[in-house]
Amino acid sequence: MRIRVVNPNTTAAMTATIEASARAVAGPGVHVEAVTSAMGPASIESHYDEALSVPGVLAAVAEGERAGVDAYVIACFGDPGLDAARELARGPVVGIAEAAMHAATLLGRGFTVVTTLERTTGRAWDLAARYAPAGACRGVHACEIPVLELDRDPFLADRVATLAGAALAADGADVVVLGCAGMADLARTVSARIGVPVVDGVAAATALAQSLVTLGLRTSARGEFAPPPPKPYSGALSGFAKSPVSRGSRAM
Ligand code: 2AL
Repeated sequence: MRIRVVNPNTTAAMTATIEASARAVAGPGVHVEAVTSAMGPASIESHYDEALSVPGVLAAVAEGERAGVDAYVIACFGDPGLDAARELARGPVVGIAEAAMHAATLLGRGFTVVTTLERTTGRAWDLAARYAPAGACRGVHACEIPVLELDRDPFLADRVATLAGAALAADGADVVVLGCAGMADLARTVSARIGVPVVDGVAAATALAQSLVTLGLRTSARGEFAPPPPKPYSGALSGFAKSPVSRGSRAM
């Protein structure tokens, strides 16, 4: 089984963190390939960044389809391009916010999200409304460290653990969700420090994608996630006009 984990930003060092987290949960016979987006922003921490990261995500999925990839993980906490990727891929596509929030609802009554910048918290709340039952997301808290500074901060684990511990108490939550793919390597350390489950979406999404393939389940091609209708695309996006594959064989 081949799982492609797409880092929607263009920073290769962050892809290495993502890859290590995904590989740590890959079972025997599962090949994890982490890819860095070939176009777009160096980090994603605004709606503008997020919108302009989507073509790179879709190009990575289209290329994966040509190469025979079985499933995809979108490894940015805004889940950029998730629904569009589902229209392109034969196999399942899982977003890290989606996987982390669903996992958190299996582990406790309420979760709190610890993320990067305050300006990204609105997106996290929007995704919680989509993925979690009402009331399950108890809070979204920013450590105010920009994405590209996460791996430069020698006290990052301390800062995230302190914030997460305070957030749990303030929100009445019992699970923590890490709100950035660049925090993927912190889950165990932070969990040991604060004594509750801490969910890294990269690991959760990789494990979930792997499970869906093992179960023989894929995105339904009936209705909304059917391949996009062909049409001309213009200008810088003209290369996106053609669907990468015909998914005529996708039945489930
Ligand atoms: C992210 C993430 O996961 N990757 C990125 O570039 N930005 N999320 C975030 N909340 O800042």
